[in-house]
Amino acid sequence: MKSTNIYPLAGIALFALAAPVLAHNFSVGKIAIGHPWTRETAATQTVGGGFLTIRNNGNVSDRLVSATSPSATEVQIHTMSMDGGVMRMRQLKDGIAIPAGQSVELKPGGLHLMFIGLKKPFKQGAKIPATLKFARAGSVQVTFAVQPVGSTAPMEAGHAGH
Ligand SMILES: [Cu+2]
Repeated sequence: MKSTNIYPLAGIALFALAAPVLAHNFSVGKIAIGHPWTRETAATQTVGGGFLTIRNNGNVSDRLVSATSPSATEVQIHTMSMDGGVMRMRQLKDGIAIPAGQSVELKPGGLHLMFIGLKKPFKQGAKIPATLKFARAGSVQVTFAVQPVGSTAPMEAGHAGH
């Protein structure tokens, strides 16, 4: 009977130890942000993509309206799509709608943030600070984990499926 008391406690202790490494989520109001990441950049590279998932846990639609970062001159919101066999990037001046109760994924080949005018190259393992502004939920500070050049998905210890 004692074991039923011990195991839950052991689980909590393990989680507490692991949390600083695993936790790479942010939230503001009803908006939850998961695993912001970017890629290492070459010395000559002046732009970098930013990827993350945004979930709206509220029952009213919200919108990512802008982003800024001290590590770049400007951060734009972009979409990418095939246009006659050519991949094109386009700035979304109105931002990205985050419908109530839904998640929107910013990922390579689709919606993404674009860090423009990098102050210095993104180095693998670094965290790039940024502020995301939502029309309803307000602003939230996040960090983008810098992953290896060839990354196509978030690499997060303990994040199943990646
Ligand atoms: Cu872009």
